[in-house]
Amino acid sequence: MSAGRPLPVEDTHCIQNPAVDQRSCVHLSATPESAVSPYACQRRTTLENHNKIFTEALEVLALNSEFSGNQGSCLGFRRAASVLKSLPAALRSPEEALRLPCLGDNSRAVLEEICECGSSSRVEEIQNDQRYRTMKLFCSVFGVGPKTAESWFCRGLKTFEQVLTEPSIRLNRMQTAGFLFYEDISVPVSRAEAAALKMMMEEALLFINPSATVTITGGFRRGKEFGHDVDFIIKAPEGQEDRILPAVIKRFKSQNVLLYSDFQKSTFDLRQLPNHRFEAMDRFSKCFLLVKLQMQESRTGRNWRAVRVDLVAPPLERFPYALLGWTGSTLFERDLRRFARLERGKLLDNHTLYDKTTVTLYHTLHYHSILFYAILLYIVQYNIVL
Ligand code: DCT
Ligand code: MG
Repeated sequence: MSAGRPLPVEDTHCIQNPAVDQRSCVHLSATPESAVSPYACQRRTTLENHNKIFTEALEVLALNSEFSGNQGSCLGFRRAASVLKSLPAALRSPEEALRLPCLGDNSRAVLEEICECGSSSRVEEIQNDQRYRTMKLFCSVFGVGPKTAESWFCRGLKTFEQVLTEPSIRLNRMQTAGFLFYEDISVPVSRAEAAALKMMMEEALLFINPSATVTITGGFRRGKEFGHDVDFIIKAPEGQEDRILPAVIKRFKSQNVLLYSDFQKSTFDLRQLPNHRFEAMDRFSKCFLLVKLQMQESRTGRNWRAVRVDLVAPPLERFPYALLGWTGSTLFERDLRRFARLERGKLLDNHTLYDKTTVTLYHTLHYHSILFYAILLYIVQYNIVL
């Protein structure tokens, strides 16, 4: 999947599932609403969104639910938006939505109102809500999550200035960097900038260990033109994965291009089964960085801008699983695991694949898992999910 570009509409590839999948693969263009799979990993989704008016509204509702700590409702709205993004044409009427999967009553009501009035009163109400607006503003800072944002809001704070001048607030290192480089980080990273960062990474690896390689993952690997960060996975020679990220950090420091780093040591355990909880991060060695990217000219008058970079370095034998997991999107990965569990009786995560019926852990990719894994890679390659 090196190119990772959006594919033409006719290139439809899905996992074949007798229960639900046959329709989803074959009839998409003929009757869009009847042919959609409930699994994101089976819905071929290009970068062209024909239902933006609906998906943007649903994403506001999802974010609002997330801010209220209602994860179930948040996931429901995100799933509904994901289904609509996969459609090859715009919805023409609310009735069409009746046959689509993953659309609950709340999502349907919003679609109905937008179809009738052109907008949703609930969404407008949320967008004008002081709490929502403040939470969104605070959560846009690197290092600030909904809990911190809420605690600041509950103390009556509404602007960055108020937060930064409030004596009782102690920002952690990440938040300090987040405020310091807020303007830079708020500007989306382009594909060209991601390519320039990859060259920086390659240069660092050449210096540290020429046998190590780096691959772009995340949104750019899925063909997106812009992202909020650049994600990389490093393939280190066997047994060297734990040393490589500290060495990259050291190299960037010596080049004076590192603005912030948070290195998380591996807690990876060879014997552990795949995690049931999707929210749990993988246990590989990883780091979250803020890096100076050299530029010809910058709005700030400097010759560089700050860019967020995430790096992960799994053990060599787990590289394929980690690459699959870090390619995203988050919902695609969530549904891929759900599909593996419910339709194939297997547990999948960023570390491994586990067969529940034969009680087999596919650490290294042997014959049986190669087949399953090949199917997974195949759909990841041909289903671009935003
Ligand atoms: N990921 C993961 N485990 C998590 C969260 C995320 O394996 N608990 C994966 C899925 C996507 C990938 O990491 C990169 O994450 P983001 O950078 O947040 O997503 P993105 O799709 O690259 O979005 P953007 O283009 O905005 O950076
Ligand atoms: Mg990313």
